[in-house]
Amino acid sequence: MTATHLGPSAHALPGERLVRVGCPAHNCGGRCLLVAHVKDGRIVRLEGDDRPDDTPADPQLRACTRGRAYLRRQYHPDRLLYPLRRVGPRGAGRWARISWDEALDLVAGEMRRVRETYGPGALFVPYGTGSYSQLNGSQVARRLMNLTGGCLGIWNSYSWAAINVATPTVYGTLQTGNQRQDWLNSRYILLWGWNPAEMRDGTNSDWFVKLARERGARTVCIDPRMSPSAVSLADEWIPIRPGTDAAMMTAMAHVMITEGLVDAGFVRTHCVGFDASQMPAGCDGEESYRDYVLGTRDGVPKTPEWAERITTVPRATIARIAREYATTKPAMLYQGYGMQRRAFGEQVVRAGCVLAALTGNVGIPGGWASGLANQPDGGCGWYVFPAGENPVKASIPVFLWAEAVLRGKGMGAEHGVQGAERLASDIKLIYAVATNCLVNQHANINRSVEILRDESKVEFLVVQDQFLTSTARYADVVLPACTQFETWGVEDGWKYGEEVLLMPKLVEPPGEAKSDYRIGAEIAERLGAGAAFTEGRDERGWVEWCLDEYRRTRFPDLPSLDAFEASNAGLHVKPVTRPAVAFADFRRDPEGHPLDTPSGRIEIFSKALRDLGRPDAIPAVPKYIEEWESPFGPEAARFPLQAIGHHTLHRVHSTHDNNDWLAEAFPQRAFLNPLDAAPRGIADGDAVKVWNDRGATVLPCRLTQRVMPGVVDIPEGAWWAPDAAGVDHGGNINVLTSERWTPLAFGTAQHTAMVQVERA
Ligand SMILES: Nc1nc2c(c(=O)[nH]1)N[C@H]1C(S)=C(S)[C@@H](COP(=O)(O)OP(=O)(O)OC[C@H]3O[C@@H](n4cnc5c(=O)[nH]c(N)nc54)[C@H](O)[C@@H]3O)O[C@H]1N2
Ligand SMILES: Nc1nc2c(c(=O)[nH]1)N[C@H]1C(S)=C(S)[C@@H](COP(=O)(O)OP(=O)(O)OC[C@H]3O[C@@H](n4cnc5c(=O)[nH]c(N)nc54)[C@H](O)[C@@H]3O)O[C@H]1N2
Ligand code: SF4
Ligand SMILES: [Mo]
Repeated sequence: MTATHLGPSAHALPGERLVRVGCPAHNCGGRCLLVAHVKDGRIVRLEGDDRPDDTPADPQLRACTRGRAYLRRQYHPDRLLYPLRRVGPRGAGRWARISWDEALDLVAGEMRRVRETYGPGALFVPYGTGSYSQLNGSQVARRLMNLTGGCLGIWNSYSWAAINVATPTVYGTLQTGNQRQDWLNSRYILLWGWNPAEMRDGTNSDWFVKLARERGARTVCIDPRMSPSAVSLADEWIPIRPGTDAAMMTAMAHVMITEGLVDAGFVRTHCVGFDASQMPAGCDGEESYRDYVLGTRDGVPKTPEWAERITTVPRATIARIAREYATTKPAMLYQGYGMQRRAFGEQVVRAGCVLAALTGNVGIPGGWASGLANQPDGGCGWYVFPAGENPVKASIPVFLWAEAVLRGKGMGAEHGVQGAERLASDIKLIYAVATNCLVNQHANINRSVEILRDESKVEFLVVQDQFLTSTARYADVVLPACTQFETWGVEDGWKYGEEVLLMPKLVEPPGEAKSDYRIGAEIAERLGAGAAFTEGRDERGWVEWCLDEYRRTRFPDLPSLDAFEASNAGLHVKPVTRPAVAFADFRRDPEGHPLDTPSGRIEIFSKALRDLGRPDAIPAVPKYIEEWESPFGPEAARFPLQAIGHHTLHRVHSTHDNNDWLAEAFPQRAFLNPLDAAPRGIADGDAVKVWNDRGATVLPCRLTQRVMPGVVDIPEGAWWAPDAAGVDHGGNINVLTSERWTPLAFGTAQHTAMVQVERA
C-alpha cells in the first residue's frame, strides 16, 4: 500500500448541492480539485479531492491552504461591485461609481483615440497571471486587442525569464524534464533553490520527492533559507549566500574534473565545449569550460576553497556534494526559479545544466537534465482559448514595460525588442487585466508609481480586477471582474499535470461584477468586433470549444461537456504509467536524434553566446559573475544585508493578501538571523524598517536560525501600503527591488537587492 485510501468522503448536508470543480488557482503553482458545497446560491464550504488515492500514476490533487481558505476571498467585503471612475489626480484614491455603459464607452473611446493618435503599438496589455483558467484573465484582453487592431506584444515572464532563455542555449529546447513519476527511480536529489513543499511547483511535486526518498533517494536542499522543503523533504540543508550558486556549481565541476568523476564517455559523444578537443567550429583555441574551471586562462582555479569564500559553504561540503552527485546514479539536480530571478540569472541555469551533463544524468530514467524542465510528453499548455493573431508584430520583454512607457519610441534590440527594428511609439494606453504587475509585483514600486502618476505618459489606464489593488489605485477606470466560481471555465495543469479540470459556474457574481470574457465581448461590440470576438459563443460555449481542442490535441478520451458536467467528476486525468524521459532518443543515438542546438549536441560552450561579444555579462561557458549589488561591492557599506522574497503559502503573489485566515496562518514578517538582529538591538517580533535608496518598508520581524546570517527574507506579494512619507507598511519587498534586468533574457532580477535593517 503506497498511500491511504481516503475517498469518497464528501457528504452533503441537507439543502446542499456538491459540485467537484477546479480550484480558481490563479498562478498558484498548482492545479487541484475542490468539492464545493452550494446552498441557497452561496458556496458554504470547500473540501479537497475525495477520490481514491492509491497510485502515483493518478494521485489525488489535494488542495493547499489557499484553495481551502478561498471563501474568505470569494466573500470578502472589499470585493469590487461596480465600475469606478477616478475623480481627482491619479493615485489620489478618490472614486465615483459609474454605470457599465459609461465605463465601457469610455474604455472603447480611449482605445480608439489612442490607436488613431499614436498607432496600435501604443496600446498595451501587461503581463498578468491573475487567472490561467481559460476564460478569465489577461488572455481575453489579448483577444480583444488582437481583433480590434492589435497592441504592443510581450515575450517572456516574471517567473522564468532567465531559465526560459538560458535552457535552450544548452539543450535547444525547454522540454528537459522527465515526467514526475520517474523521480521514483532517482537515487539522489539536489533541491537546488527549490522549495516545492511551500512554493507549489505542480500539485504533488513535493509528494513525488517524498516517495523517491521513501524509496531510498538521498535528498539535499541548497537554499539561503531552511525552507519547508529543507525541513520536510531533505536529509541535509546547505545554506548558501544568495546569488553565488554558480560559484558552488563551478567548484563542484572542479572536484569532478580533478578527481576523474566526469562521465567522459557521455561528454565526448553528446556535448561540445567541455575541453579543447571538442570546441565548436570556429572557436578553436578559445577558453573551454575545463579551462575556466581549472583557471588555465584567468589564473584562478575554481576550487572549493575559492567557492567557500564566495558562497560561505565549507570547502569540504562542496567537495562532498560534488562526489555524491557524481557517483550516486541516477541523480537529479532540480533548479528552482528563485535563484534565476537575480542578476546574471542565466549563469546559474547554464551551470546547473552543465553539471547534469558532466555527470551523464541526461536522457536516463531517474536522471534529470536541469533547465526549465517542461515535460516531453504532456505537461500544461497554459492556453487553448485563442487570443488570435496580433497585427502588431513588435513585442517587448514583459519586465521592460516601464521603459516602453518612458522611452518606447525608438527602443530596439538593446532593450530586447523583438519583431520590429524599433518601437513606433511609447505606451500610451494600458488595459491591465488580472495583474498587479504595474505596481505591487514589479520592481522598484516608488519608481513605477511616479511613472504612472504622470498623466502625460500613460494617458489612459484601465484596471480590471476583483479588488482595488495597488495597481488599481492608479487607474482612470476600474472594472469589477467576477471570480472563477461565478462564471464558466476550464483549466489544465501548472507546468506539470495530466488533467483537465472543469469549472462550472456555481454562484452569481456580487453587485454588478462581470466575467472578463463578458467585459471583453462588450468592449469588442463597441469597437465593431462583437461577433468576431464571441463567434456566437457564451462562456459555456467556449468551454465546450476548449474541451474539443484539448480532445483533439492532448486528451483523446475527454468526454463531451454535457457528459463531463453530468458526471460531476470535475476532472479528467490521463494517468502516467510509463513516465516519459526527456532526451531518451538523443541519449541512445546522438547522431540520429541531434538536439536543436547549432551543434546538435549539449552546448557547454555556446558559440551563439560568444558571438554576442559580451563575455563579461554573457560568457560562452557558464561562469560565476559577481552581482551588481552584493555583499562584495561598495554598496555593502551602507546596505550590508541581502533581501530575498520567497513565494509564500499565504498568497499567490499578491492574490489572497487580504485573506484573513491565510494572514493569520502565515503572518507577513521579515525573517532575520539572530546574529544580524543582536547588533541592531532587534528583538523577535519587533517592528523593523528595511530600506535602501529605492524605498523603505516597515513590518514585524521573526528572528530565526532558519535564514542564514546576512540575509533578510520578506515573502513577496504583500500589498503595498505607503504612508504620507512614502514608507510602506504592508511589508512589500518591491519597494526595495531594482528595475535593472538580466543581460541575456531581459528578465527580472528582483531577488538581487542590498538593504539595511533597523528597529522601526
Ligand atoms: N505558495 C506559493 N507557491 C507558488 C507561488 C506563490 O505565489 N505562492 N507562485 C508560483 C509562481 S508564479 C512561480 S513563478 C513559482 C516561483 O518559484 P521559485 O521562483 O522557485 O520560488 P521562490 O520562492 O522565489 O524561490 C525558491 C527558493 O529559492 C530560494 N532562493 C532565493 N535566492 C536564492 C539563491 O540565490 N540561491 C539559492 N540556492 N536559493 C535561493 C528561496 O529562499 C526559496 O526558498 O512559484 C509558484 N508557486
Ligand atoms: N519581489 C518579487 N516580485 C515578484 C516575484 C518575486 O519572486 N519577487 N515573483 C514574480 C512572479 S514569478 C510573478 S508570476 C508575478 C505575479 O504577478 P501578477 O501576475 O501581478 O499576480 P498577482 O499579484 O497575483 O496579481 C493578479 C491580480 O489578478 C486578480 N485576479 C485574480 N483572478 C482574476 C480574474 O479571474 N480576473 C481578473 N480580472 N482579475 C483576477 C487578483 O485579484 C490580483 O490583483 O510577480 C512577480 N513579482
Ligand atoms: S495549489 Fe493552487 S490549485 Fe491547488 S488548492 Fe492551492 S491554490 Fe488551489
Ligand atoms: Mo511566476
